[in-house]
Amino acid sequence: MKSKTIIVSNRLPVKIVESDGRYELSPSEGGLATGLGSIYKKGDNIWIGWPGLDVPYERQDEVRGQLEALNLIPVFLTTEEINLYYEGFSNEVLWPVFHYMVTYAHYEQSYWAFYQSVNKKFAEVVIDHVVEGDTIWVHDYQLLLLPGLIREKEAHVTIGFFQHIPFPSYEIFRLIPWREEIINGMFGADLIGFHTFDDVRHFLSAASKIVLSKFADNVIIHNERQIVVESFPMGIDDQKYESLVSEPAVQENIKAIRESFGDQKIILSIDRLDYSKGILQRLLAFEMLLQNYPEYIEKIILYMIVVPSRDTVPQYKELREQIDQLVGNINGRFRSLSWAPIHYFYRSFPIETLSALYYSADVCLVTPMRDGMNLVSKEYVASRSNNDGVLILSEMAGASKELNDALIVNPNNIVQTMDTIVKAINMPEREQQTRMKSMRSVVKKFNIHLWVKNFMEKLEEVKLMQAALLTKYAGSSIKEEISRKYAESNTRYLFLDYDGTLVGFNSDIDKASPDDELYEILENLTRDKLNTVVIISGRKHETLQEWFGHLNIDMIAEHGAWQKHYDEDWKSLPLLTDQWKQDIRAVLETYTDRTPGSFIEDKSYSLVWHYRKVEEGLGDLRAHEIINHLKVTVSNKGLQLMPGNKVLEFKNIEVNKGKAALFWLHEKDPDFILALGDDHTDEDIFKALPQDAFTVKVGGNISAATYYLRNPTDVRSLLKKLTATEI
Ligand code: GDG
Repeated sequence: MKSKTIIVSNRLPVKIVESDGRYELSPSEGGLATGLGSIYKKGDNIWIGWPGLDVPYERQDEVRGQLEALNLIPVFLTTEEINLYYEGFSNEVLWPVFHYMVTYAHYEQSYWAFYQSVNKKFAEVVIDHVVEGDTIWVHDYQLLLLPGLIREKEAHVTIGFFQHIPFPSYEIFRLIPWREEIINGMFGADLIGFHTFDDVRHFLSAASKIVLSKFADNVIIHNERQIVVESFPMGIDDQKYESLVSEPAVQENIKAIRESFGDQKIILSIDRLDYSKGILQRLLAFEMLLQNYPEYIEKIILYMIVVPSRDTVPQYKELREQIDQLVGNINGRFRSLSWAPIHYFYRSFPIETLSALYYSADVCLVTPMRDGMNLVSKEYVASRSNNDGVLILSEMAGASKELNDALIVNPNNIVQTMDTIVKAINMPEREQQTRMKSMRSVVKKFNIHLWVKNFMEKLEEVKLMQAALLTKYAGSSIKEEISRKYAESNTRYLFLDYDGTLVGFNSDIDKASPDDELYEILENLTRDKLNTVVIISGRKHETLQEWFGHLNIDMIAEHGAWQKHYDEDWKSLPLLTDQWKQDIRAVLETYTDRTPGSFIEDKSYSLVWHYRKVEEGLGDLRAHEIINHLKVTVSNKGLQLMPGNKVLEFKNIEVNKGKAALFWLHEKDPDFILALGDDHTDEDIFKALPQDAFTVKVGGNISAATYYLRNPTDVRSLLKKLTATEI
């Protein structure tokens, strides 16, 4: 069967109304539905979601049939489920916290129970429809647990997740009692997308503090799988808004608007009813303007549409009453017989009316307190086919990161907002044109179709990256092959890492010294004159000297900072500074004081924080804290921070095992290369060596190496096999 794409969101892109005992379906016009239309309407692809109303059990088959004809698969929810999972957990816990309105959050246990059970219900429907090779794209905060629930059952399926609302900073997110379950749920995805880079940063920082996993830049390694976190700023269907303007119905509306308002300047405001949208603050700024600049009375109007939303939730009801009251006050205070300052509508309009308003408004006032993206601002820009008009945009909206030619305001600063409105209504036409043209080109280029394409391509790329880094186990047939090549070759190089590779991990760094068996293996290898055996380790050169100085072994210590051919003296890399150590050491000392069992090792060109003796779990936690604390310093000072096996190493960027290995091979032409290593630092060797080298990672299967072995015992059996074959 051909693989397909499954979109999952809380709501299906359809409106269902019951009339005369029949269910009537009409497609919804939202931006997301348009963008994803290019996916779910094709071939076997489907969209799974709630159809938007409580359908009685006996009529569900009927609705299912109607929906299936449109490639839509319903998840039926009862009124109770909607109340507790959607209105409750999604809109009374996640929405306020993610929009930084923490005092509005209600951490009800029953909300959480229903959030879990409804996410499970979605998972069951997805699992019923998914087959191997399919791609699933989950949308938004109502379904944060879904990626994890799908992954539990379908370990190899491709899952993308996109969150349409902001992701708050760690200090805010941590307030949620179920924060760990939420992050684990999201970790089920292979790609996690947000609108802005700030959201990405916030997510990575919260996730790294809450769940113990490995992090490198925007890649998380969790349960042996890589998860990529990226920003994908969502766009709109710009063509649709541009061409709507010339439709006859819209032209008629434009004419009507012009006739009613003459040459008064129109300031437009369109939002769903929501406390995150800053509607009250906007009204206060407008009121202050009328008070401070009476010359604008009868010259400007605020055309304000508030679209009903969630008005069963108490805070929304209250907000609506406050808006009604404030609008009433302002109009009562400033209106004249023939003029009212605010034209306020609490309802939704057909898109033809919106389009006419976007086209007619001199200024569009978009001042949310927080907004993931905000599409209204982009729709205004796309509708300005004459390249005029002024957009005032809150710096708290994701869109402000892209539309930087808007007049940007802090929505909490009422005076600034007022001044900016004055500036906007007086902006010269030339300046309007320059700003609008540049914003239009952004909206045109980064439209909804590019957004969908970018996300899907990245998801595919992540899967390929995962596959490329999934290394094969070096079982008996591969060990056989390595031994055969070894026996056939004439010049051999063996790069052997020490800790975790040749010997197991010992909680006492000084106790992990070589044992008799290891000496015997190494002696057997070095006895053969065709072999160059190189111990390449992060250990101090003094230690390696003490352990292996008596053998015919080359040694690379401290990740390459010190080097020695078996018949020569130790040499160190020239001209490396270690002045940075003081600052890093001071921070590490504070962590060492708080973490029993940890200690700092000072090497020539690096500082290492060891935590192998620290209580299980605590060491990883502290290591994450240290990484977060020092990552900026590390990049400012041009250092490298390398998380290894129970160690964090800070070192000069020039010191690198990969470079050292290549230096060893310089002007040599071996016909057999074997490299064995267990941690992050060994990845540099695996990447640097030529394609035909045998590279083997010890202890895990995510690596740039070609093969992996389970542990040092496995390694020793391979090394013994090499010399045994030769004999
Ligand atoms: C969430 C995030 C993010 C409004 N009034 C009418 C109407 N609308 C349409 C607009 C626009 C949409 O509703 C509102 O989108 P926003 O992006 O502004 O806000 P949210 O609904 O809160 O959306 C947000 C978005 O997801 C996408 O990821 O940008 O940050 O909060 O498209 O045109 N449409 C019609 N009549 C109306 O009266 N037909």
